[in-house]
Amino acid sequence: MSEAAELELAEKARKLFAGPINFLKSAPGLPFLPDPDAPEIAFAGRSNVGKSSLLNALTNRKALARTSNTPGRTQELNFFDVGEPLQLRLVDMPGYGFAEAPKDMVKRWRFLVNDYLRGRAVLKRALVLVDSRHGLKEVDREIMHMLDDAAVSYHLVLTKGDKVKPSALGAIYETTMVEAAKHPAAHPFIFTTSSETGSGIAELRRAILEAAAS
Ligand SMILES: Nc1nc2c(ncn2[C@@H]2O[C@H](COP(=O)(O)OP(=O)(O)OP(=O)(O)O)[C@@H](O)[C@H]2O)c(=O)[nH]1
Ligand SMILES: [Mg+2]
Repeated sequence: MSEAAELELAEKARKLFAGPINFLKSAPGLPFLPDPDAPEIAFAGRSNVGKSSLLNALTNRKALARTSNTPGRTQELNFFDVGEPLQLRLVDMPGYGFAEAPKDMVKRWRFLVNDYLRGRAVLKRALVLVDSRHGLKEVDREIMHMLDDAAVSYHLVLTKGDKVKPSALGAIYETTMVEAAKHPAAHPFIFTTSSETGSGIAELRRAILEAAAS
C-alpha cells in the first residue's frame, strides 16, 4: 500500500470509530443472531483478558461494552453496529477459561462459539486476545484450533501492554510469533494494545476496517 493510501485508510478508520456505534443485541444462541447483512469482526479471549475494554477503547466510549472484574461477565454474543449507514459489526464473545466456571457453562460456551465460528459467512476476522503478562495458554490454543478448522482468519492481540515492562513485552511478542506461525489461519501480524494508554488502538482500528472490506 502506498503512503497516501495508508494515511487515507487511517483517517477513514478514525472517522468511522468516532462516529455512530450502537449496541444491537445479545445473542444467547444461534437462533438469536442478527441477519448476516454486514461484515463481522469477533473478539475472543480468556475471561478478563480485556475484550470489552478493548471494544470501548476502539470506539472511544467508556461503557459501550460492559467491563468488570468478575470473570465470565459476558455470557452471550454481543453485537455492535458500526457506522451509519452500517459498515461493520463488532462481536464481543463470552470469555473462556476461568477456574470457577461450571462444567455446563463451559459446554455451552464451546457449542455457541463453535457454531458461530463455523457457520457465519459474514465473519471476516477474529481477534484472539492474549494477556501480555501471561502469553498463550492451553485454552487459547483450543480456540486457535477451532478458528484454524473453521478457516476463519485471526489476529492475535496482546492486551494490557501497560502492565508489563517493554523488555518482557518483547519476549512475549517473540514467543507468541513463533507459535502463531504454526497456525494456518493466524495472521502473521500481532498487535500489542493497551486500553488504558491507547497504544496500538489506532493500528487495530485500521486493521478492522481493512478486514471488513476484504
Ligand atoms: N491496566 C489495564 N487494565 C485493563 C486493560 N484492559 C482491561 N483491563 C482491566 O481488566 C479487567 C477485565 O477487563 P474486561 O474488558 O471486562 O475483560 P473481558 O475480557 O471482557 O472479560 P469477560 O467479559 O469476563 O470475558 C477490568 O478490570 C479492566 O479494567 C488494559 O489495557 N490495561
Ligand atoms: Mg467482557
